Amino acid sequence: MPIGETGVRKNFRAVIEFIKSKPVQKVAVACAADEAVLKSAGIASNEKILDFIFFDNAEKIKKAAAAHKIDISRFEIIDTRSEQEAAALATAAVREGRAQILMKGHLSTGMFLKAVLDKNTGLRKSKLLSHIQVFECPITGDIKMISDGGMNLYPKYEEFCHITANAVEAFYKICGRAPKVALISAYNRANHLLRSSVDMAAARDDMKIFAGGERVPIEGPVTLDVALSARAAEKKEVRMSFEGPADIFIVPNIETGNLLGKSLLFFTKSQSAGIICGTSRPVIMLSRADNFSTKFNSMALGSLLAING
Ligand code: COD
Repeated sequence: MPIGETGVRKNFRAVIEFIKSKPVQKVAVACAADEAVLKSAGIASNEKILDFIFFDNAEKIKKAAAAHKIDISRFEIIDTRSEQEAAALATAAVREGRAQILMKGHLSTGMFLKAVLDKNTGLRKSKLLSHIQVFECPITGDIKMISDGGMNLYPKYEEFCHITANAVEAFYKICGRAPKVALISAYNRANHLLRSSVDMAAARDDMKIFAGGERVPIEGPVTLDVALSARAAEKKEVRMSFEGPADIFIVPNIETGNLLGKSLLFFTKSQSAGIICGTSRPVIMLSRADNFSTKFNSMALGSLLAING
């Protein structure tokens, strides 16, 4: 695993502090005519953390910026005629090194991912690309991850292995320490009524993942309470190789990940970010409805990953 430059980082504030002392990275935004994107770009640029190239209909971007009183005069704008063209050209800019980070703006997820996945012009590196939601735990304030609530619909054995490896690699680059991983299910052991629990049990037995020279502890299938609390594990008589809370929560399917992630955002207002892993360069992928701070945190994480890549 490439280690890059590390140092233990617990939260988004530490990530932002880290990138402030590093060279400014450039973000290529596909379909940038969106208030939250433009606002976070304006602030990141004012603070000299990031630079941007916007790909969208130029008039639309200028109108959105004017409507929300955001100064975008210092950013390069590439005028595009469709979402597809914006996604393709922004991906090409990153692939060719004119920008270091790709970001999804106001376009459909499927269209964006198709550009990233394109075998000839995309940004594939690993066998499987996967989405991680990075969030600050509402109780401890520490960085945690959920995967995959954004890209792979119904993972099976092999996909669970890749999704876990991708998340561990990202966690180590972001936090600078090895994580504890829980494969989340409705059961605490393989149950043939639930295919994902059987696949998770097999994946847990087979995976040997290292971070910073340390073997990463992986448990699963386990329920969320057991993954979070040593007391719950003890009460339910589940033997764990680590004491909760886990750092990475691998979920059985996209609905579970999406629901858990949105619950954190809306019920607890957790600080959050979203990225695609397994790519040759960092890719930020968020929901169009995500707010300013989620977009800003994601840009900061993208920058750290570009620096530590
Ligand atoms: N990693 C690597 N390669 C992949 C992946 C992946 N995760 N997914 C597909 N591929 C490859 C396939 O092997 C194939 O070579 C090519 O990409 C096309 O794959 P298809 O035909 O299976 O899939 P597509 O192109 O129709 O769709 C792939 C998507 C990732 C776009 C699709 O799975 C999708 O829409 N996922 C859900 C994303 C989403 O809507 N998220 C928001 C709601 S939470």
